[in-house]
Amino acid sequence: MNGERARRSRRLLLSLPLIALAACATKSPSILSPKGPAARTASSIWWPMVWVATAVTIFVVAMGAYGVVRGRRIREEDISREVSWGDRFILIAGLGVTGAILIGFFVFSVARSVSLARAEPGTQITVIGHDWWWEVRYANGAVTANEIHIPAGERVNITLQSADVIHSLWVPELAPKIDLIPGRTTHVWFKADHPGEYRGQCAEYCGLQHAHMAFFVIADTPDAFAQWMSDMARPATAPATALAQQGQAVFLSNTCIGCHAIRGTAANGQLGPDLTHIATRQTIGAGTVPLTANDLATWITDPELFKPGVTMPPTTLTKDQLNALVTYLLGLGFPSP
Ligand code: HEC
Ligand SMILES: [Cu+2]
Repeated sequence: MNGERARRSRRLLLSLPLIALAACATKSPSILSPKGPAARTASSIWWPMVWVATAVTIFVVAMGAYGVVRGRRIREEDISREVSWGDRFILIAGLGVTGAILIGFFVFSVARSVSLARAEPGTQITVIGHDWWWEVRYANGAVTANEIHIPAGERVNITLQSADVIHSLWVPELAPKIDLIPGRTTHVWFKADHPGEYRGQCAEYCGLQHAHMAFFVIADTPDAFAQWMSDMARPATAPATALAQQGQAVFLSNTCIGCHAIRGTAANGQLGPDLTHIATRQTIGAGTVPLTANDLATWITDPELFKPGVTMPPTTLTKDQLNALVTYLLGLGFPSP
């Protein structure tokens, strides 16, 4: 029985380094693999701190071990003796060196962070945090949700607001995290070295579905980005088939329009994501599930199945209505030019 337990705890101990290594896997976004200058600045602050902290830890542990091995019992007559070298050492290392390290790091990190606060021209995007999704607006009128397209290699200035509580926008590979605060406007900038997709996440607990408040930053080539932004600004494609037309009628005659906008139709709700070009998005519900016909149907009838506590209510529709509605929504891609 005891041997079994020992074996189990040994196995657990052996697996710990594996768990730690798994955290380093490159698949999950990390501030330690920066893909742009703002994130590089953050990791260039982080590394020196880690090395100095490691050196201090080794030193302190070594001194502790030395004390245990070589230390002696303090005798009565030792207490009132003069200031010794040992006392001076404690003062210098404990206060002087610690203070110098802390002040040094303060000055170092402020100096490094200056470039993060510097204003420069660039593509302007407004991101508004909601429980539990991201509204994304461009200067040309394009509106979308949970996907921020940016031009690769160019500066992007993001203005942040919140519709309800405090959220925090964090794309570890591109920039340090920044809070979205109700009643205030905050700013952050991105620049992605190369085209690619960078996962982001709300990094400030904002309620039940905080964990399902993901988003994607998609860096396109500047040409593809310009095309995307002008497509996203256009009104929705008209329904292409009789079924899609029937779906549009279902949408417009239901509660959906109270919360969702589909530009070019009478639907002008502002409480939920803009659905004008919903079919171009990869996911439903801020990265919660991939956008497929089945999951879209489930989402519409009972969104809480995917996202308990979600602020979108369930809707009861007949099978035919639901099928038509899903067909309509999945037809809302970019209009052909
Ligand atoms: C009371 C407001 C409200 C109503 C009514 C409503 N929705 Fe929503 N809807 C939301 C909100 C809020 C979200 C975002 C939820 C989240 O991700 O946490 C959402 C998300 C969605 C999404 C996913 C969008 C995305 O990009 O992730 C779809 C699709 C959708 N709603 C369709 C509908 C349809 C169709 C109807 C009508 C049958 C409807 N909604 C009714 C508020 C509403
Ligand atoms: Cu959150």
